[in-house]
Amino acid sequence: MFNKIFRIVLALVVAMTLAFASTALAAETTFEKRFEEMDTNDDSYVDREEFIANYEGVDAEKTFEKIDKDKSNTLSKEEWVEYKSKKKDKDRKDKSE
Ligand SMILES: [Ca+2]
Ligand SMILES: [Ca+2]
Repeated sequence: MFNKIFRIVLALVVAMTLAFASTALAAETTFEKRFEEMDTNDDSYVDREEFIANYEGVDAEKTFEKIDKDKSNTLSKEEWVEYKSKKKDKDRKDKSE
């Protein structure tokens, strides 16, 4: 009897952990997919022109500068995913901005 309950609880914990992990992973995959959409010439970098042509927010130019941390004039997938992940956290914490 106890064993059965224990197994059910264990299964639930595992299921919840998996669900949480896949949500986080799904978010990251969405960012990566978006990056690939913006990279129209498929060179694995989003340059300024590609970004401005595809970015949906306001102030694409300013945003590009902000994301391009190493000032290479191209956005790597890492720079983009980092920016998007941080932005998501920030949006959650601070809705006023
Ligand atoms: Ca490109
Ligand atoms: Ca860069």
